[in-house]
Amino acid sequence: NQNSPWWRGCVIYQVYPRSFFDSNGDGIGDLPGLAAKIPYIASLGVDAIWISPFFTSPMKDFGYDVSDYCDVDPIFGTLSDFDNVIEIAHKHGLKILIDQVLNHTSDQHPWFKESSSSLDNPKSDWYVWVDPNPDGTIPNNWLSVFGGPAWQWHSRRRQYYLHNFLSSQPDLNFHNPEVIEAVLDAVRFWLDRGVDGFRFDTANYFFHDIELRNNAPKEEVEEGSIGVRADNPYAYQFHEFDKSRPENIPFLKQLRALMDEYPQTTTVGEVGCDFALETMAKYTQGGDKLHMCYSFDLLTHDSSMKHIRTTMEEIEDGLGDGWPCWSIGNHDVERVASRWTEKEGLINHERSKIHMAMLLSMRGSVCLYQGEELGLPEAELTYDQLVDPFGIEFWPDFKGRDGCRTPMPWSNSDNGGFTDGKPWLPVVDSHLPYSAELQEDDPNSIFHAYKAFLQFRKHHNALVSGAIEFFHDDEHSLIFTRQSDDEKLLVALNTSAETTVLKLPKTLIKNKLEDIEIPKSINKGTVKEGKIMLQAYSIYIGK
Ligand code: TEU
Ligand code: CA
Repeated sequence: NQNSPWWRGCVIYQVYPRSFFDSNGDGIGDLPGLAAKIPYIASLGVDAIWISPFFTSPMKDFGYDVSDYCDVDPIFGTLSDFDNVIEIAHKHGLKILIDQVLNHTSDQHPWFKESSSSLDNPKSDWYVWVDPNPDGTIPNNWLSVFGGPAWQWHSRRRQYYLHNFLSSQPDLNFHNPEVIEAVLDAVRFWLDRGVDGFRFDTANYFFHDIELRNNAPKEEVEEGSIGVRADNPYAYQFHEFDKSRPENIPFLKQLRALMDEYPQTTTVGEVGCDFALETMAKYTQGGDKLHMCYSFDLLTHDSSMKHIRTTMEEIEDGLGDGWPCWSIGNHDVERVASRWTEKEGLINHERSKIHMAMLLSMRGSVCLYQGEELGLPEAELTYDQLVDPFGIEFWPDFKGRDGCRTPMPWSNSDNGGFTDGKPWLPVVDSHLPYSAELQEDDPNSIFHAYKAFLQFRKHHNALVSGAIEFFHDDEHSLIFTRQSDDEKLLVALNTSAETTVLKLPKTLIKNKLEDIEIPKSINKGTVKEGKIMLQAYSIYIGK
């Protein structure tokens, strides 16, 4: 549909700037480094770049702990380097989305320093300060995602403050209208600088229950979609009172009213909770809250096509005019090539290609995480190499997030060509054969499969924003259609090592689309006598 806004069905490339490209040899990726690689991102055929935080920060959570919302951390460059990123991206036809971490600040933020300085200062109510119980204990049973209680004692105020993440990431008090005004000012600052939108970190965490009621315990925990592992105590509560509060909705409306002053902008909210699909639908319906949301539903260990179908049907059920955004990898989870294809230490590249085709054929927008287009596996690191506090806390049950955050291998040379210095996290040897340079030269590479499929998707509205209907699923295969005003596509795919024969409803039979449109290495399906035969790791797309 010509009138559909650009973000409905867009493909967003997530850059984790510390690990993208280092321009000055200090071992840390930066904004000039990103600017230098924009042509590479553009060549993939995506629509937008989401840049993980590059704001002033003590880096306790590698930038997700902001100490100045309106400036660039010197490690990453300057505001004018950022202006340059926007300018180059726009020249290449790419939109720029930036991360906004509004739920909490760093404890080094001037707001927190002031707020924590006394019981009565102009910002005394900007964070969630609570007196201890008469016996000195913490206010309630809320837990931090990163381990331990969500309450930290502060000796100066002789009170506890709330932190859903690290104790150095105090939660702002969204019940205070001054806080709302201050965070909206930060958002406006970047809109005025020309960004095309935002990824809102922890978009369902902003408000907490003002009565501080206890969360109910949860007996059974499935390894699931909420984004925390089953061995994390955080998983053993229903998070009814510390997040996903109804009070969030009016704030999202205020945020949208601001966005609407800047036409053609968009927002993606991160939603992690037990009923994330429902929440995504709720947050994106009606055109007056967020534009898109993404959950952890495809960031789990369950790679079965059954799970994909269930997820898609469940969200479609209540979606209305809302819009989802999917990702199978980001800077918080084990890399998808390892998570979904590793067997006895081997990564299955052919299977990764089908996961890519599946992801890019679902209804919704898509976030690709840097290195996914190279099929990078999780980097194996030793405990001594870890820097992520989340990993250090839970090792070895959970190895943290460093393994998906190691630098991009650009070439098959020292440090993968990422830096002339010592990289902040190692570029592991096993990543060198995956380098962008080598894959650009190999027509059968995962990189080329991504590129070709992204091109293909761009030229088919049905894939970008058409309706979706499923006809078959099992562990390894799926049959579905995507339909827009101008066409109806049939998609069948097989993620297994075996040839699969599936019965096809007569009405669905279509003429196969050719290799010029779909990467040859995966376009290996045929239709005969009402049956579709899919070779190992292949797709069939018919029109
Ligand atoms: O992630 C939120 C987060 O930690 C979720 O993965 C969480 O597990 C889930 O919501 C629990 O239900 C974001 C960032 O992506 C991450 O890098 C930051 O560390 C975090 O927020 C804190 O800002
Ligand atoms: Ca640098």
